[in-house]
Amino acid sequence: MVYKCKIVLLGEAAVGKTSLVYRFVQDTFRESYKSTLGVNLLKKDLDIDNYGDTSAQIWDLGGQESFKSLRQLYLEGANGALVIYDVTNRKSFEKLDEWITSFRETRGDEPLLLIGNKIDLQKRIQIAEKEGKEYAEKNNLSFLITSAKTGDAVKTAFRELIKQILDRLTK
Ligand code: G3D
Ligand code: MG
Repeated sequence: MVYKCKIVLLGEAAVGKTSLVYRFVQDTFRESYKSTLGVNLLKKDLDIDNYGDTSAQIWDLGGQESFKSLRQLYLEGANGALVIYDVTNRKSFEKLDEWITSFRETRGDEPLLLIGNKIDLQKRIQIAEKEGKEYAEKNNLSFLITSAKTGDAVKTAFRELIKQILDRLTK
């Protein structure tokens, strides 16, 4: 028996969605991922505590974050999402409400995990961890700060989301 789930990454352009996916799937980081059109699809097989073999299908919006019409398609059938902001970019933090609303409207109460990415850029931080944490609590989300560059907490974030998804699917 293999558990399957679909995960989507949400958030403004350049917050690090593609970098997080590659860090998780291949454990690599490149300075630049060519902005592709449409959607990048990746698969990761992993072993999750209490559940065993699990296959995660990961959908990464490629450079079309601003096209709202595409979002619906992208969200279809998603079992959960990582919603990401860049800790050095306040605009990306202010847009979180929109992303969360799109997701909730389509997917209801499926699990969402909030990520503040690029924590390696300590000197440029605009959103302190405390502010991210408060936002997460207010919106009933789990919260982690990550760096796709160093790999900090990236595995934990994906695994935590997948675990929440499986808890819900098997409830
Ligand atoms: P997106 O898929 O959300 O659009 P990308 O974002 O993964 O393409 O990343 C956008 C830019 O941020 C890239 O730099 C990438 O290298 C950088 N980046 C992503 N995650 C991190 C991180 O954790 N730390 C740091 N320091 N940079 C990160 P470029 O230069 O290509 O724009
Ligand atoms: Mg991308």
